[in-house]
Amino acid sequence: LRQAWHGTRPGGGRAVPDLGWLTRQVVASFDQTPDPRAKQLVTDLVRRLHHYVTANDVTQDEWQYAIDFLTRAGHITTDTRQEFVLLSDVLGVSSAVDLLTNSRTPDTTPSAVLGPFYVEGPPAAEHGSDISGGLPGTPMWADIRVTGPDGEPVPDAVVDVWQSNEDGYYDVQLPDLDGPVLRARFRSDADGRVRFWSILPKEYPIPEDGPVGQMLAATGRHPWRAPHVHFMIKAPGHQQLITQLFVRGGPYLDTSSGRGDTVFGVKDSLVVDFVPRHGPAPDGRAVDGEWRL
Ligand code: MBD
Ligand code: FE
Repeated sequence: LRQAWHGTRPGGGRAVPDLGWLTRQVVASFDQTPDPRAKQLVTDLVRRLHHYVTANDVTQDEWQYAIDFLTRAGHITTDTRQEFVLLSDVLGVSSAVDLLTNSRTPDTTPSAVLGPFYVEGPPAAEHGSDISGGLPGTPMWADIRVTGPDGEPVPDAVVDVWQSNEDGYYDVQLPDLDGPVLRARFRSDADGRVRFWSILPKEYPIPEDGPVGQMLAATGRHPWRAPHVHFMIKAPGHQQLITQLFVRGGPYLDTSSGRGDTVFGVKDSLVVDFVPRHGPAPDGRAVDGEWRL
């Protein structure tokens, strides 16, 4: 056992060895995988990981750091969340998979990433009700219409809505809140419409207290998402649509640089007008100051 001197550079300054023999061996170990798709995905992952570590001459310390980082990301942090979804989001992988799955159906509203804050089975709400739970914010009257690809109304669609409060927190991040707020389940009426009161969404920093936040800080990235409201829409005979609507004129909408929405979720056709209004609301509710559609 002949050991290198302490302080010798990893790799000893020599060329990166060809590890093709090792890669081929590992790929061959999956030869018996019965499901061809599973075989394709796992063997290609192995090839690319091997390429990654050899192309970058990754050291044991660096790989250990990566493993520790992923381990931390997989642990439950402050709320009911672990951060794998968030990690996939800030690396743009969620958005890429979303685009691959959903961007090839013409004449439909584009989808957008689900994000970490959807909760199964939100509380059922009546048309015209207020989902803000009385939280402060600019009152917002939403009037949306669910249609099929030919523009025909889709009645009885299940429409789940969720958003953050004025400070950018979702209810699940606020332990002092009593029950779910700023999330609800509606059913579209005979015209496919859904109407409700909420508050205007604001730009929002993704959680910064965990490993993903540390990665953003260490790489000089900002944590902000553009102001958005989430929707999940299901109707018999139609594909499910998970999407978000963004407030036109809001910050972090730029899709042409790396400084826009930190999870790369904005699509230009999902940026819509949230128009300031004054005076009586459409349902007669008295609104103090501005409200937006
Ligand atoms: C969010 O609110 C969100 O919608 C996404 C996609 C990622 C992090 C926080
Ligand atoms: Fe969100």
